Amino acid sequence: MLSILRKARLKDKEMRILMLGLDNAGKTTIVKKIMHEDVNTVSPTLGFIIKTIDFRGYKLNIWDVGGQKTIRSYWRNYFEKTDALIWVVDATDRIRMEDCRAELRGLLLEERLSGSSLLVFVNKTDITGCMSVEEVTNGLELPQIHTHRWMVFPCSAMTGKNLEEGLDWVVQDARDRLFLY
Ligand SMILES: Nc1nc2c(ncn2[C@@H]2O[C@H](COP(=O)(O)OP(=O)(O)O)[C@@H](O)[C@H]2O)c(=O)[nH]1
Ligand SMILES: [Mg+2]
Repeated sequence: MLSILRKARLKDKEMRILMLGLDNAGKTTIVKKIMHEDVNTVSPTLGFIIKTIDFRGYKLNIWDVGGQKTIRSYWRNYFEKTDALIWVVDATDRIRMEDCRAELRGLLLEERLSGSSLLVFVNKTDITGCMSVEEVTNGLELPQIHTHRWMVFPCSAMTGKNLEEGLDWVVQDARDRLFLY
């Protein structure tokens, strides 16, 4: 049933994208940059923000949900009908890499997210000394993920690097799936 609904919406060229990750990863800043809004006025997200953008002929409804440890248990309220999960990682946050890996792994076990593709944004790569894509790929054990189609991009919410390329992959992947089922 869910997949039928999903398919119908994709035919309408509409997608629901869930943006998650630990707090301070840069989720809200990424959404602002994509929307061409000022990225210097971001404050921590307590609840959630939904932004709709027109991208390559698709209407993308992006759900930006707060990532503080105390509110992570509410993430599951947003899983329904998700086409793509964007997992944002702070490439300068080596200390919480294990926490980050465990949270992502837990999400991928959620049945309601089973049909979604996974884009990992390795954010803040404008900062020197940050982790490489390889480090994050290994840290998150991405090669061990076989339940979801995944892709990883280094990006920067400040400069805008690779943000559109990442969304391109999400849209293309959803489009491919339309013909799979
Ligand atoms: N240098 C740099 N700072 C960033 C980048 N993205 C976010 N930040 C900063 O990281 C902090 C947390 O960003 P925010 O978007 O609130 O993170 P969220 O909790 O994941 O929504 C803010 O001070 C941002 O200015 C980036 O790509 N480069
Ligand atoms: Mg936020």
